[in-house]
Amino acid sequence: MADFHLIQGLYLALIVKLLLLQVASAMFSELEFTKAQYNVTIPENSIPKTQALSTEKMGIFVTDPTLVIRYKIFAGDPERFFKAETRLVGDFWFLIIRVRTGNRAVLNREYQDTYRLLVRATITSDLRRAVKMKAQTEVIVHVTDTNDITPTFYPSSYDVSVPEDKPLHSSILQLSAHDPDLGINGEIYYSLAEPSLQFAVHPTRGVLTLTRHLDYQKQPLHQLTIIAKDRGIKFRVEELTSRLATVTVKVTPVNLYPPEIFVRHFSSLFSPSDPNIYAVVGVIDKDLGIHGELEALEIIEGDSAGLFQVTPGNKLNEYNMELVQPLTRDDTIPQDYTITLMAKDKGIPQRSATQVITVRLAETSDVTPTFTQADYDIEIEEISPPGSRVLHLKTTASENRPIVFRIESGNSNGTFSVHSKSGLLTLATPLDKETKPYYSLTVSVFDPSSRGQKRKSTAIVNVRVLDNNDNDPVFNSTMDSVVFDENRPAGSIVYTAYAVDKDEG
Ligand SMILES: [Ca+2]
Ligand SMILES: [Ca+2]
Ligand SMILES: [Ca+2]
Ligand SMILES: [Ca+2]
Repeated sequence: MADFHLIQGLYLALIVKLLLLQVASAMFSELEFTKAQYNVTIPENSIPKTQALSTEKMGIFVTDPTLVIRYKIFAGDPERFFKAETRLVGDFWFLIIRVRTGNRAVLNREYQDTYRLLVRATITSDLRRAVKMKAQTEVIVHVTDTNDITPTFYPSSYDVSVPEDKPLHSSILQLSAHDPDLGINGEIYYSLAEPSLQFAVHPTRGVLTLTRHLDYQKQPLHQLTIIAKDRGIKFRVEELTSRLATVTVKVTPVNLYPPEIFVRHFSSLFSPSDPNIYAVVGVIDKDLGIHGELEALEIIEGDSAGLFQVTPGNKLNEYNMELVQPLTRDDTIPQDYTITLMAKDKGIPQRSATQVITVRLAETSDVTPTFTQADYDIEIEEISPPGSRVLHLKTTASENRPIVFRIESGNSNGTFSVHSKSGLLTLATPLDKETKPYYSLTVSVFDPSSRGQKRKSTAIVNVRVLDNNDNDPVFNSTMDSVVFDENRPAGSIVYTAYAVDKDEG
């Protein structure tokens, strides 16, 4: 029976214990966080003790004033950024999350923007210290952004080559700056450090474009500085609000212009310098350097017989279109030619231009004008003034045919000139017998309608300069006294005055 009592006693004790536990459970079982999960926010870089903000009350209602609650973060914060605190207001034990003190690291949203803290409440009773119950909740900490990052270019310097014919408003370069902050804090605005009429940068896209055409000749190199700024309020006063990138734009010359051909035509006139020249052709190219140099000027069409050629002229960029050789009467060739000239520059890509030029060969003349004499001997007074008539050259040509006179050779210092139409030979400059007493001029006459043909004859004009007493005599002594010898016969030389005179005789 004793055993029965013992068992009965143990059973009762067990029941009492169970009852007590039930009472305790009943007492604590209502003690739960108001929610199983809360959301709080805290700005990054917050200083210690900064309290995370919540839109809802976090904590536990307790009606029994003998109970004490302590909160503790037991998971979700390995770096120990946060601390859980308790504050009793009335019957509510508030849970407060703050930034822990003595932490060297700061919250960095760009590194981690969310923490899921597991918070445990330890509930003790002043009456029954041994009794401890626990409740648990989760606090999700959202780290909010501050504008703590300045936009940074990557790369920070750019080199770009742009052909000078790059169209306006097309992209030259994509700039790229980076700012990992959120919203306007990370919204980048690009701008030029210096105002420019030549370039523009798109404020949000960072695309560099042209607003004026580039000109290699004016400026082959451009240096730009680009600013990247965010739109946020800067986090610290001493922080840079913007960073810079440098851009070097090298303008590459482009073969912008084709050569231009200008023709001075001699189809009805004859060339004053050479009857074989039918045209003087000028070629210009507005480009500089290799793009402006002429590679070739050639006849590409209209001269299948190869009568004409292009040769360098007297001036730079000037060319003559001339007969390869004078035509003879036997040549039975067409009279009219439509010749296409082509000029090509050395640029890349090569540009060229063509020009059509019409040429009419003169009608073959049967008559070669000839001088009435093969040679002429002329004397001219030394004192004759310039413009004096020397000789009127005459030819066998009929009056109504135009003929042209020229002095071919022997006209040293241009002493003489001949009127090309009339054949009047005149003195052009003063004569000086002591310097040059004789001239032997070769004069020619030809029919310009026979231009390019062998229809020319020549004559020799010999010119002798006649002495004039243009040098005053110089006596070699002053007049002496003269002594007459009365016995001398008449006609005797009384006195001989010696004088030197460079003039003859
Ligand atoms: Ca940060
Ligand atoms: Ca930030
Ligand atoms: Ca920023
Ligand atoms: Ca060119």
